[in-house]
Amino acid sequence: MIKKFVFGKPFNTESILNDVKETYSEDKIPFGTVKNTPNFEWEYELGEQDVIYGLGQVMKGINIRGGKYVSWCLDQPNQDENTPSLYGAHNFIIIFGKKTFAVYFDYPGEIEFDAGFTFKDKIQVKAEKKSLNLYFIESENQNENLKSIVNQFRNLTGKSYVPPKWAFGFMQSRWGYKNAADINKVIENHKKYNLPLDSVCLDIDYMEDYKDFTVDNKKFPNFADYTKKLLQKNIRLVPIIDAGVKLQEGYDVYEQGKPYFCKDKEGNNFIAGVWPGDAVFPDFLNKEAREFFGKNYKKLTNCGIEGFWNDMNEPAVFYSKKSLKNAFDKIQDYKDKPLDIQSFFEFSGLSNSSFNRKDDTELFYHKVPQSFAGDFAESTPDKNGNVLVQNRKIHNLFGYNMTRAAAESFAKENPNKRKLLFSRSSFVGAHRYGGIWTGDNHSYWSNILLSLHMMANLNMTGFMFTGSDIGGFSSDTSYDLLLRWLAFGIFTPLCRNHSADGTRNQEFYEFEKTDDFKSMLDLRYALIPYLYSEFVKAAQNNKMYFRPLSFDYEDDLRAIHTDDQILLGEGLMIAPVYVQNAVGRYVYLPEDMLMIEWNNSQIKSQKMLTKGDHFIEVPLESVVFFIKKGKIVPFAKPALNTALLDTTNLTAVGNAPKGTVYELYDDDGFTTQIDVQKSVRKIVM
Ligand code: MIG
Repeated sequence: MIKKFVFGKPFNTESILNDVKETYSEDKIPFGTVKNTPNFEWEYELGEQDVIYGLGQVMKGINIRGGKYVSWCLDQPNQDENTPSLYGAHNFIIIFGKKTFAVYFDYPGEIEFDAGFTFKDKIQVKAEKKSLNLYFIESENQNENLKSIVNQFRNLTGKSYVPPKWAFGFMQSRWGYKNAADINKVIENHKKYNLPLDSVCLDIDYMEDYKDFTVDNKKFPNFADYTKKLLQKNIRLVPIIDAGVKLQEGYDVYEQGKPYFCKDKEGNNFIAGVWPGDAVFPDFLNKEAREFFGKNYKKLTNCGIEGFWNDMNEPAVFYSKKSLKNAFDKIQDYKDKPLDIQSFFEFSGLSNSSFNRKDDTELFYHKVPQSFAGDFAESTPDKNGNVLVQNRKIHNLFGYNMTRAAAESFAKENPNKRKLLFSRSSFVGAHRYGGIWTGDNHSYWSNILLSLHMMANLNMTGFMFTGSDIGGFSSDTSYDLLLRWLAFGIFTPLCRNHSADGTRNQEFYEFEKTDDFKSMLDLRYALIPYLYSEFVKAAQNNKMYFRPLSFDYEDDLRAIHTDDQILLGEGLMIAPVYVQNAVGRYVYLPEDMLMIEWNNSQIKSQKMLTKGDHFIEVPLESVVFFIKKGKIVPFAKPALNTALLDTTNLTAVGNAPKGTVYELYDDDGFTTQIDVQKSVRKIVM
């Protein structure tokens, strides 16, 4: 059951697709209280055992109780437990315990969630403006309360994006691949070492002077021919597109876009520094601006490109003119002065002080229809009925609408064929248009577990095509870290090894025992029929691909508090090793399960284990995972590419009675006409 409450005059974020008709009056709020203050403040008393889920991309446990989080889309290169804001804003929480319910705060600006941080037994949610829609959701199924709540929320916000099947193949990436020779080296080495591969990402260096939608001819002569040749080998290139457009007279995207960039208070283009130096920012909240930008993807799709990643769309701002000037002025002030402790620290922070400043978002504006703006408008309507809204107030909608610009243009260009699209920044609603990756993590052991936590909470909010940079983006990875990370990453829909320029080479073939990586990638490909089937079914039925254990075992206290294991689809549970030098780990089984050990590209052993705690040995080169009793999982013969996968010839694995059926969803991998009732094949034990 969903109840909607309207406060003030909300901004229409378009995150809700299938709205509820009835709205309730503010004094009828079923849980907690909204304070009688000019800003928005909701408060709820937590039961001692209450668990809090949600908020998608945050740096804490699956249960996020005890933390304070701020939804404010941010280019945040330091992903650790102390990070309140990341790239996305997913304002959905579930309280599970004494009373079980969810709340969605449909609000486009900064919003703070103090989830038992200041007061252990209180959750407080605060926003600057008391103009928002609140949705309270209660279970409609007493046996599956959590699943019912998520399912209803997802019915509200619309079906999740489904990428083409090749996007489930392995993707190699690195910031630093400069030209065709660098890309060829990746492909050749994958071939040489029999490492599966479906796609290679192109990071910013493929462009001409970091200009969106250009390809540097010197680095990639005859780009279209090149992509076509790669396609014959079933390898696809996935270029990056940045939100900031280079300010350069004569550059066609800049010229065409002039009417569609975000403006400052005086009505001039807002200019800020990002990759290409001075840049301007398409006003993605505006339909015409989305169309202008979206059309430009055609330049690359015309060259045979079938997938993109959208970056820097929080938007990231290295400096505004104002913040840069401030920094230089202050540095001048300090010149020739003796620096005491306080002034020294102020001084030393100055050169970095212009980076992604919140107050810079007060310098630019978006143009939206008056009917969308609620009381967020800062001007009277122009002749087209549009009003100005400040980015600061609706900041979290920017990246979402960049993704939408691309997706809407793809749909227009070819409505029948899926394209790969994933973004860094997001907001609830963007899950309909593309996936996300979890951004700039580090080659730290803790980041494996933090990424598992995000998978659980992101799935609740509809972001299912997601994954972290395997091996870690910043810092130098190590052989064992990369292997353990991959043993988890092969289960995430987006399975990409990505690293930052200047870090240790992180391609699998750069390490001594390449076969160990191959074995894990082989498992990925053997499981693709299952992973794809579970993914598409979850997307179409508004369910989850990854679930915390509590979703299937609501009455099991141990399951509820297991934070380092996760369920995948109907039949699997995974429990990655994330501790350096560990020879294995404790695993909690909420019921009897079949343990599978994968080693040397095949199933090495299968063993039934009883409900309870087990210490499981997990050699570095093995992947150990679990199949629920009575369930089966189909395995394909590993292949080097999704195009070579034989999905008609599958082996059922599981501890289930003869005749047990798995309903496999399968399709051509591209069609947008998905029918999960029709396109299933029965796999029988
Ligand atoms: O300022 O394009 O998160 O994946 O490699 C850094 C270079 C810009 C940030 C992305 C990262 C990408 C990098 N980008």
